[in-house]
Amino acid sequence: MTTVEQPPIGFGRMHRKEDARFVRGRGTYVDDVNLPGMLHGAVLRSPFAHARIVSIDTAAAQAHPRVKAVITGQTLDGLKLAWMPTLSQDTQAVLATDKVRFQGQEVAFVVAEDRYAARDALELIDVEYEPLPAVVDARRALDPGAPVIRDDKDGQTDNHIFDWGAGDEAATDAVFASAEVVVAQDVLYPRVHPAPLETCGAVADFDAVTGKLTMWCNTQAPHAHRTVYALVAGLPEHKIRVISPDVGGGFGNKVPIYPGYVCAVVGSIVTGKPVKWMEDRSENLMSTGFARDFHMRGEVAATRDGKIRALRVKVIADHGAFNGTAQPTKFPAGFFHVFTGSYDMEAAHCAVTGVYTNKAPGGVAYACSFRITEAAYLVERMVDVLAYELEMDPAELRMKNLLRPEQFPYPSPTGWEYDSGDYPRALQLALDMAGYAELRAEQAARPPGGPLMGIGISFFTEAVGAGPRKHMDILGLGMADGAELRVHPTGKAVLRISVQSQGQGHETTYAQIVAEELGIPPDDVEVVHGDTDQTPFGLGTYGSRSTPVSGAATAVVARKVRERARQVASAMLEVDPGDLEWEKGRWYVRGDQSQGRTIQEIALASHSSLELPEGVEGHLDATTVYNPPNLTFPFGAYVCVVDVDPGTGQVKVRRFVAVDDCGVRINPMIVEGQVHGGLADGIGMALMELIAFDEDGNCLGASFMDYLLPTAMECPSWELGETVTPSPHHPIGAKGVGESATVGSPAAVVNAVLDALKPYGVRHADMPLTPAHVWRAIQGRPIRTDLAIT
Ligand code: MCN
Ligand code: CUM
Repeated sequence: MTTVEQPPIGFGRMHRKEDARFVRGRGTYVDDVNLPGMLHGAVLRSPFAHARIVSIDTAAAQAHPRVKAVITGQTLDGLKLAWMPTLSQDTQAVLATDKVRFQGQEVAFVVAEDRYAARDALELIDVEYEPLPAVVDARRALDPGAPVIRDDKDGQTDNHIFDWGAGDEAATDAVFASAEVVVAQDVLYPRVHPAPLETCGAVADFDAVTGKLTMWCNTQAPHAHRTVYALVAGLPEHKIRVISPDVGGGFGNKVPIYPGYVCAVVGSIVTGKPVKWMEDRSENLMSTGFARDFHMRGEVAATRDGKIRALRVKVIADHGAFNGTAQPTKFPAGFFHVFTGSYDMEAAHCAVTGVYTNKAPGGVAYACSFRITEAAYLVERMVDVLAYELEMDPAELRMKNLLRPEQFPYPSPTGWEYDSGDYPRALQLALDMAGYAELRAEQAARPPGGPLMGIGISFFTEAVGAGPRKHMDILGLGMADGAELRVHPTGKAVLRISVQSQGQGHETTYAQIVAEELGIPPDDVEVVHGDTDQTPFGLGTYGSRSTPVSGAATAVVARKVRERARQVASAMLEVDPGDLEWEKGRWYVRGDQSQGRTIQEIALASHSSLELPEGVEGHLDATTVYNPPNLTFPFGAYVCVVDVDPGTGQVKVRRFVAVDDCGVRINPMIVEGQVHGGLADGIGMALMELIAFDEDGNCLGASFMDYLLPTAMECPSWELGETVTPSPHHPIGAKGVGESATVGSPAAVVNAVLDALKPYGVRHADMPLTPAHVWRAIQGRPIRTDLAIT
C-alpha cells in the first residue's frame, strides 16, 4: 500500500487525521470519561433463559457500605420505566419484573462507589426464580404448546412477531410451475455477534438544578438515542445532551438502546451523582445486539442450461426475546428482499416470519446493511447449489445470469431500483486477478483422496444509504441528515455532521469532501461529530449510510458555501457573478485566469467591510438537510481459494481476491481498510464465529474462549481490485462501502470449502465450517450448527 506524505486537497490517499491521537493512546472513549464524584453501576443478570421471578431480596446489597443504590424492576415500575420502546416498536424490559426471558437478561442494577464494590454487591442480591421451559429452536417457536415468551403483551398467545413478504408470489409460482429445473436448499445463517473491541457503556450525569441530562455513550446514533430518551423520560430534547466520544468499533452493536444506559440514567437521578456503566466482555456477548439467526429455505427455478428464472425464499427470523432490531419501520425483515442479488430473473418472492425465542434480543447488527448479509449469502449459496446440480462451472453460471450494464438503472423484482453497475466487468477482473483457469487446472490435477483445494466465488449487490424519507423512518424519524459548514476569516473551516465514526475515519474523509469541493486543505477542516449539542440532527452511522447520506450532505453544503463565495468574489473583483469560473480553491474571471480570488481571500473578505451585493449575506457558512433520492448500490466480486485437510477438516484460506465497486472513492486507503476488516469478518463467520445455545437456553459463546474471532493468522494477504461505477444520484458519485466485504465474503469462503468437498458429494453445509463440522460433512453427517445438539 502506498501513502502520500503531502495530503491531497480533495480525494485520494492520506493518513487518517484521527490517528494522531489514536496511535498515541490519546483517544477519549466512554470509559476514559471520569467526572468528580462519579459512581459505578453493575447489572445483575439472569442465569436462566426462561423463569418466573418469585422474589428479589436486595437488603444485603443495600447494606453494603459502599453501595449507594440498588434498583430493581419494581423501582423502575414506579417511575414507569420498567419497560422501554425498542427501535422496532416492540417493548423491552429494562429490568425484569415478571419473568426473565433470556440468559443474561437484566434483573437489577447496583450503584456503588467503585466498580468492584458494585460487582461484589451483585452477589448479595437474592433472586428466587421458578424455571420455565425455554424455546431455543426458532423452527419450533410456533409449535402448538411452545411456551409463550411474551405473555406480557396484550393478546400475544404465541411466539409470532410478524409475517412479511415482498415480490410477486403468483408470478413466481407460475415460473416455478413451468421450470425445467428446480433446486431447493435449507440454508442457515447462524447467530453471530459483532464483538467490537470496546464493549457498550455510558456515563449518565443528571443535573437536578438545570434539569439537564448529559449522557456520554458509545452509541452509533446519538441524535436518535436522544429522541428516544426524550420520549421515554418526557424531557425536551434540549435538556438532553448525548455525547458519543471516540468509539472502539460498533459494527451495529452500538445502534440499539440497552437497559444499562437507562439504568445509568436512573442511577444518576436517584443518587444525584454521575454514574458510569461499562459492560464486560461476557455481558456484551450474552446480552447485546446479536446478528443473523435466519433460517432460510431457498428455491431456484432455472432452465437446464443454467438461466435462472425465479427465486422463492421462506425465512424464519429469530429475533430473540424482545424485537430489538434497528431497521426502517416499513421493513420488519430489513432489506432482506434484495435477495435476488446481482442476477436477472423473471420473478421472485420472499416470505419472512419473525419469532420470539428465549435468546438475547437479536436482530440486525454486525455489518449487515439491514439483512442484506443474509440475502447475499443465501443467493450466492443457491447459485452454487444450482451449479452443483447442473454440473456447471460457478463462474460461468454467474456470468450467464449477472445483470448487464445496459439494464441500469435496474428495477428489481422486489421493488428496488439499483442505481448503477457493471457486474460482468467486476467478475471478470476478479477471475483474472485470481488466475481462475489455472486454479481450476490445479484442482483437476489433484489425485483423489489427498489434500483438497476449493475455489469459491461470490458476487454481491449491496443497498446502502438509508434512506429516502418517504420510504424510510425509524420510530417515525425520517432518515435525512443535516450538515453545517462554517469557514472562518482565516479560511479554516468547521464541518458539523450528524453521523458518528466508530473507526471509519470520518474526521479525515469528510474533511476531504470539503477539500474537494472548496479547495481548503483537509488539515484545515475540522470535523465535529458525536455530540447532539454541537451537530445538526441526523440518524447516525449504520447501514453504510454515512457516505451516501452525510457524505452527500457535506458535498451539498460545501457547494452552497462555494456559491456564497462566488457572490463575495464578484464584489471583490467587481464583475458579474455569472462571469466567474471555479477551479479548485478559487473563483476567477472567465477568460482571464490571473484575475481571481482564493477561497481563503474570499473568506476574509466575507467577514470584512467589503460592500456586498444586495441580498448577499456576509460570512461564509451554510447549512443543509439531505434527503437521499435513492439508496446507493455498491457491488463486488470475490474469489476465495482454500486448502482443506480431509483428515482433520482443517480449512486454510490460501488466497482471497476482492474486487469492490463503491463508486468514486474519497480515500482509497480507508476504503481498502474497510474492505480488509470486512473480509476478516467473513472468514470469521464462515469458519469459526457462532453463538449457539443448549436446550435449556444456555448461551454457548459468552467468552472469547468459545466465540472465536479471526486473527491475522487465519487471514491471507488480501488481493484487492477495484472498478469505479459512480452513483448517478449522489453529488460526488460515491456509494457506501463499510459493510460490503462482510456482506460479500462469507459466501465466497463457504463456496470455496464446499467446492473442495465436492469429491465427497457434499452439496451444502451450514456455517461455521469448523474443522469438526467439515470433517463430519465429509462423513456425510453435517450438523445443525445453531443448537448444541448433534
Ligand atoms: N469511503 C470512501 N469512499 C467511498 C465510500 C466510503 O472513502 N466511496 C469512506 C468513508 O468516507 C468512511 C468509510 O469509508 O470514512 C466508511 O464509509 P461508509 O461506507 O459510508 O460507512 P459508514 O461510515 O456509514 O460506516 C458504517 C459501516 C457499518 S454500518 C459497519 S457495521 C462498520 C463499518 O462501517 N462498522 C465499523 N466499518 C467499520 N469500521 C470500523 N473501523 N469500525 C466499525 O465499527
Ligand atoms: Cu447492521 S451493522 Mo452496521 O449497519 O452498523
